[in-house]
Amino acid sequence: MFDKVLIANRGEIALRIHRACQEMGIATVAVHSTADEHAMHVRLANECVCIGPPSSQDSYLNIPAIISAAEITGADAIHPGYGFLSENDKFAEIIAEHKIEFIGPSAEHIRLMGDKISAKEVVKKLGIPVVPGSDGEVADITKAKKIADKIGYPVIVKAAAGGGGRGMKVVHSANELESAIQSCKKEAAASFGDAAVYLEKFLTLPRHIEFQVIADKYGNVCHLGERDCSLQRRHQKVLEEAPSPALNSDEQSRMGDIVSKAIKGLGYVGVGTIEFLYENGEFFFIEMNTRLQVEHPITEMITGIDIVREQIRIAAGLPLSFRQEDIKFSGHAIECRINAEDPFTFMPSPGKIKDYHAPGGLDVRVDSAIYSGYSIPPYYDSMIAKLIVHGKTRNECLMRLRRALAEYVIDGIKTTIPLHQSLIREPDFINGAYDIHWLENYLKSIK
Ligand code: MV4
Repeated sequence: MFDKVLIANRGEIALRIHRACQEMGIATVAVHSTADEHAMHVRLANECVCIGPPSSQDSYLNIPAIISAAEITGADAIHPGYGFLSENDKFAEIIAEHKIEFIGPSAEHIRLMGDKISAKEVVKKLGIPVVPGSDGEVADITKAKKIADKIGYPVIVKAAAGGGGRGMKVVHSANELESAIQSCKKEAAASFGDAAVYLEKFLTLPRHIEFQVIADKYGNVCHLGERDCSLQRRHQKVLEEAPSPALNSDEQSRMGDIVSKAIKGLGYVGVGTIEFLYENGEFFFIEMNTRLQVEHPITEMITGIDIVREQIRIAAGLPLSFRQEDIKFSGHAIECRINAEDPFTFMPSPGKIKDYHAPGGLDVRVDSAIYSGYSIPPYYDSMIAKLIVHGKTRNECLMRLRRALAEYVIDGIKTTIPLHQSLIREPDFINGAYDIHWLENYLKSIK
């Protein structure tokens, strides 16, 4: 096992990783920008290294500075968390060249899944259902028109190097197709340095359902069930739940098995998430994420598995500590992402937290690195806490979530707590009757 892990991240996820390390007897190194001197992950880590000025580009994305910090402190491994360098194949490669372990999949697998065209192609071959569309890149407009006619409008043009909602255009009729492809290519070339685009049938009212997988270096693969992440605003998830209120346990285990087989066929090692659109009882693969995700705690709550601990064990060459048969899905979990923002305009609201009281009690978990007196810097993502609640049933989970949200005090700044309080009282939410567009429509309706 590693003696020392460098955490190449900040905020709640840096703290989450620190906690897993401490429980495994592993020392931690925090790296931080000058804006994060007083951050909780820096205060709790066994060692810390300042790696640059506030701008992420010069600190949390500064590969030479992070590698130097690992060399100076003698860290055996680097955990990238999510965001920042977590899906940067070059970073994974450079770490390996320095004989340091990257706590994540191989650089090759990161690269493969980073290109949405190659990702789709490879998972399709491995038996995962994909959205009907072009087989690979569309370059020729005549061919593109033929494909679109065949699958039927509306279609969506997506950048191969996009993902997470970046570089996409919906096309409603043949006469818009050429200009959509052209503008999508131009944007993709400018934003990602790769102009390749592909076509898909546009699904109008799907849910976003993703499967968590985990694989060790010995070919053992398990799925940890699914999460429903349909409640999003501008491609930012707001609230996630596990299991999905739309699936029955047969659909869950059938899709879980398909996903596990594919991941084994890929030779993938580490944790990963396979994203699907789910419409009319059918799954369609869209993307695979090769990182630990923000919403991993809801999966931990229904499986009892410490995903970060497993991730570290896998990187250290240990086998998974369970088999698929050992995993029992138990109850229901919901995560509310709490952002330092106005709850209804979403204007960022950084500043000093004057008073802080986190909820607690049975089956209530708060993942956050904030504290009373802490000043939220304006330079980074506005998510400051995750409230995660578990219950034996979805209804019990909802009642507990209401109670926990009512207890939560974060004074001095605006937060999205009031949004969650109203959201979870909406009949459609209570009934689990929502799709990927529901939240934006709801926000419009209350304006
Ligand atoms: C789609 C789609 C409909 N049809 N693909 C948005 C983010 C990226 N991961 C994929 N996205 C979508 N791809 C087809 N063929 C609709 C979306 C989409 C979406 C997906 C998941 C969650 C929220 C979303 C909001 C708008 C659009």
